[in-house]
Order: sequence, then C-alpha cells, then structure tokens
Amino acid sequence: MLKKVANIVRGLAADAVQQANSGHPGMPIGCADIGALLFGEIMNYDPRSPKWPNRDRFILSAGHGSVLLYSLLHLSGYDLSLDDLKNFRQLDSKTPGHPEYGETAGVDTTTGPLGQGLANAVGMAVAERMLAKRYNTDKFNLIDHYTYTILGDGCMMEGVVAEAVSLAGHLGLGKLVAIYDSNDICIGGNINLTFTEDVAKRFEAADWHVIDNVDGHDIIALKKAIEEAKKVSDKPTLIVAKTHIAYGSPTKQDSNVAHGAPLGEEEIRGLKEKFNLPKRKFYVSDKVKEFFSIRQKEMKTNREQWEELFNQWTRVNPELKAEWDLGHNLELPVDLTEAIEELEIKTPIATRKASGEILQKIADKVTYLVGGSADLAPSTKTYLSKYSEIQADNYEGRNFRFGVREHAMGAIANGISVHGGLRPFVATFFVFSDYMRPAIRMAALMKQPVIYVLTHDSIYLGEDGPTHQPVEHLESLRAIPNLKVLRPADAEETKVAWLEAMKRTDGPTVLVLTRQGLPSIDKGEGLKDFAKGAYVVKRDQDADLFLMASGSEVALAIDVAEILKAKDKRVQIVSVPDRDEFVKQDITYIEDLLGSQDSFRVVLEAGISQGWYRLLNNRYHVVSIESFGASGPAVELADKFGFNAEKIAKDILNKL
Ligand SMILES: Cc1ncc(C[n+]2csc(CCOP(=O)(O)OP(=O)(O)O)c2C)c(N)n1
Repeated sequence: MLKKVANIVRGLAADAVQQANSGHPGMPIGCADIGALLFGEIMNYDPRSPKWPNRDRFILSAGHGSVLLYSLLHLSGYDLSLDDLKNFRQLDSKTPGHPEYGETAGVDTTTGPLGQGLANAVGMAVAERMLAKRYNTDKFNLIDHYTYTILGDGCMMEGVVAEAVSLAGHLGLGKLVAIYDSNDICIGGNINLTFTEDVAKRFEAADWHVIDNVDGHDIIALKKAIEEAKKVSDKPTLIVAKTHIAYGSPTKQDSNVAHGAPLGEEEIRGLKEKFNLPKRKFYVSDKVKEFFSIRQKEMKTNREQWEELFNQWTRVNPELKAEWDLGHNLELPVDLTEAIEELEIKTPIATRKASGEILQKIADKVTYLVGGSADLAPSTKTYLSKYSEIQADNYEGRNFRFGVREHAMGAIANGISVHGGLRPFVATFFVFSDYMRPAIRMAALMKQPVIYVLTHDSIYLGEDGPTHQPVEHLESLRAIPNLKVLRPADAEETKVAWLEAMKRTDGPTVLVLTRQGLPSIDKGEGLKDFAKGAYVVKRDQDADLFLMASGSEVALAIDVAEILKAKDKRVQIVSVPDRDEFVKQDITYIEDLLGSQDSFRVVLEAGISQGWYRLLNNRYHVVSIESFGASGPAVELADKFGFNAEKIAKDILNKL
C-alpha cells in the first residue's frame, strides 16, 4: 500500500510543479517512498491537531522539495486541499515555494536555506528530551516523540550541518533520525564534481549511528532501517538512503535537469505510465484515500489517549501543569517587572555584566527560559549559575554549551522555540552575529521569540582589534524585518531592555551590550517611554541642538552637552535604544524628542551611520565609524575615531 501512496505522491508532485510552471519535482519524486513510509506508517501525529505537543516532528531540511511535504500533508488529512496543491507557489496560498512555518498546518519549521533544517531538528530533539525530563513522572510518559528529518546532498555540504551533527552526536540525541536523500545530484550536476567525502564516516566520527546504503525506494528496507534507528537510544541515527532523483521519469531520472524545473507534459506522461497512474492531473486513488482515512482514525485515537493521559497527569501534578502552561504560552510571572526593577546593580558597569545579573534573576522567575553561548559564557555573562548544564546524561539542565558553532546555535534555538514549551536565548560576541545571521533571519521570519545576547558591541572592546569590532552590525541587524534590536545605555536601560525582550512573543530580540563599563545615566523623565524606542534623557524644548545616541554613546552625549552648555548652547539629549521602534512613532512624538523639521540634530553612534539619516534634517552632524576599527586600548581608539567629547563639541559649534 505504501508503494501506492508513494506513486500517488509522485503524480501529485509532478502535476503541482507543472501547473505552477516552477518548482522542484526531482527530490519529491525521488523521496516519495521515504515520505510515504514516514507519514503512512512510522510517524505519530494527528492531522486534526497539528500542534499536538507529543507528535513526532518532521523537518524537510531539503526545503526545495516542499511539494513532497504538501502532497503528504494533503493525503494524510491535514488542512491542505487538492486545490491548495493546485495553487502551489501562488500568492497567498498555503503551498508557498518553500515550507513556511505558520502558513501551513503541519509544517513544523520553515526550511529552504539548506542545512538549517537539520539544526532545527537537533533543537527539536533536544527540546523533547528536556521536556521529558521536566514533565514525565514514574507513572506518566507524557513527552516521548521522535524527530525525523530528510536532508539532501546540498544540506550535507553546508557548514551548519557539520556543526549541528557534531553537537547532536555529543549530546547523544537518540530520538533524532536523519534520512539522507543520497541521490548524487545537485543543481550543477553530479556531486562527484564537488562532493566526494565519505558522509557516513563523517557521521560515525561524530558518534552517530549510521545505517549506510539503504535502497531509498525499497520500503521494507527503509522500514527496517528506521526500526533499527529507534532501537538505538543513545545516539542519533543517519540513514543513508540511496535514491534516484526523479525516480521513474523516462529521460530525466538521475539528471540535474529534474532538480528545479517542471518535468514537462511528455515526461510526466511517461512517469505516470511507469507507475500505472491514470493521466488525470492531481489524481488520488480511492484506495489511498481509504488507507489514510483509516489511519486518521487510528491517529485520532492515539492522540485522544494521550489527551486522557495528560488530563490524568494534570490532576496528579497540578504544579507541573502550571509550569507547563507558563512554558507553552510563554506567560511571564506577574512580579517579574518588579523583581527586575528592584534588582540593585552597582555602577559603573558594563551592560553585558548588568545583563548577566538581570538574566540570573529572570531565570529564577521564568523556569522555561533556557540558553547558552558559543563558548563565550564567561564573556557574555550568560551562564545561569544556579542551574546545571545540558549534557547527554543531564537534560534537566538549563545551560547549553553550544561550543564554537554560532550558525547551528541560532538554528538549534529556532528548533527549540518552534518545538514549544521552552524559550531559548543564545549569546556570542556581537561581531559573530554574522555567523548566526541566517538563523536570526529565520527566527524573524518565523516570528520566534528567541533572544540574542550580543556583547562586545563596538570599537570600545579595544585590543582584540578590527576582526572583533562590530562596525556595520547594528545597521545590518536593524535591516532584518521583525527583528527587534535594542542597544541599552546603562544598567537601568538594560533591565528594561530585558523585560521588553521577555514580553515580546511574536519575534526575536537582540540585546546589544558593551564590554566596557558605563556610568548610570541621569534620566530626567525616567524610562517610561523606553518602549517607544527613544526617550528624553535631558529635556530642553528651546534647545539649540538635539543630540541623540544609543548605548555607550549616550554617556558621551551627556559630556558633549556639558561642554556646549559652558559655551551657552542649549541641548536636548535623547537616548535611542531601539531606532526602528522610534521611527514608527507619530511625528508629534518624534518632534517632541528631536525638535521641529529645521532643528539641528546630532547623532552619536559607534557604528556606520547609514540608517540614521531618516531622522536627520538639513542641518545635522553625525559622529559614526565608517571604516574598520583598530587594535588598541579603548580610550585611545575612541580618540582616534573621533569619539572625544571636546572634539565633537568643537565640530558642532563650527556647524551650528
Ligand atoms: C543555503 C542555500 N544555498 C543555496 C541554495 C539553493 N539551492 C537549492 S537546492 C540546491 C541544490 C541542492 O542539492 P540536493 O540537496 O542534492 O537536492 P536535489 O538535487 O537532490 O533535489 C541549491 C544549491 C539554498 N536553497 N540554500
């Protein structure tokens, strides 16, 4: 029967790509047997309850094969109709070019950028272990699911896969099963042109259980391999499935032309003939429909039995249930704000250190908050000292040691986040956000509330020099849609920034923090307007100039204002921790902070100035860094790059 399902999938995939006149038919046709087995027999899920917490997770890391997933979701009874398949790749359809989390029921994560899906799967498999540790009791095996992913040659070539595989092996994630669609073809032709390493050996070296050379079109062999994988509980498993791209296509099987273009009517006719499918487009046989309708009933019963188990567990473990609810709804304890506000932090202090103290407090209050850094915890101040760390023998922990694997760290955090039940934060030096950027972008796209603690935020980090000094990073992260970028100016702003990050549940937040100590800013009107992205630090409505700055440059702005005051100039000082939010405010608020359209406005920020011009008039002065930094003591660097109060005041006076 599963073979019949696979052939129906082949027909649907070929038709959908043909109808859209765009897409990737080869991989879905080649992986149809694997998909049929997973959705038709192996996986535990209920299409009527796509968010069921204990469902097996499926991640199509080779996201270009989206039509494989859509066909399987349709057949297995998810809310995805044949019409949706006919609308493949059309605007506002449930079947976009690559699987998008939140757009289609049954899509557990967004994939398309190759390799990240495997790392997402690692995150989901870790989350499963952690939740099992938290919530399972002697009597109740509440969380117990597998994570399956299909990845292709392209994924295998990506660095993020190497990072994630290494960590998954270290963590011994026994309930992670990766199926390698090893068809030897990528866009440019046969992979022997570029990719000749022994993948199986690589995974073995990373302590995975590897089942090599499985015929990817032999459902019995595949099933045997998955059964074997499930028996190995202390290692993740890689199944190397040898497949043929566009399997059964008369002239395009095993050819890269089948990778990313419609097969053509003639070719599809031949394909359908080979598998005894009628010529009709989007054909689903009654037998396959009936098969899945029986399976749906079984899966519904499974899920309902689990619900019953859950209800019993709730009755016996009300405290655990309360914690479960907080974690799954990302609710914050009512006294969190108060607890953070009351926290006494001695100043001057680096905002990374203030953040560290705040984070400890938040971790005490928010038990579902977990996270770690890419081997920089002592510098990013993100180790939760009261809690243990996650290791293969300890999923109770809350500290992750991601190792020096930034890209995987970001993608694993996304996996943990979309899994549900936990909220991840991750940390590294701000400059290395570049290594994690593809995953940050995906978190923003998927609206996942991951928190990024990015420290050592400018040339002021000093001696490590230009390789470590972010220059363009603030602007480049501000450019990512739906990513909140906060650069607090002192310990108090850091508290509010953390609270904002914690309150935000529809997207990720970046906290940009200093290495160097900062004084406490005297805020004339407090921090009540922080959430508007900018607020007045020192008010003067009749100011000669309006000085705005973010982060460490707010203190500098105050020094500049003092010098100008001595020269009889009146200055209004504005802190801008979240410029994107500020520009969204109405003009009355913006002008209240920055004066009218013809006011003289000054910007101080130790990074490129690019995006600030949207807040400037005809009369302005910008102090920024438009080149790479340099290695040296911070004070000397500040001087070299013009971040000197005397010099800035003089330049302003010259321009006024
Ligand atoms: C990070 C990233 N780089 C490039 C691409 C473009 N791309 C999509 S599929 C593909 C080749 C993938 O080859 P393979 O995994 O063997 O897929 P198959 O040909 O078997 O479908 C490339 C380069 C991408 N989606 N993501």
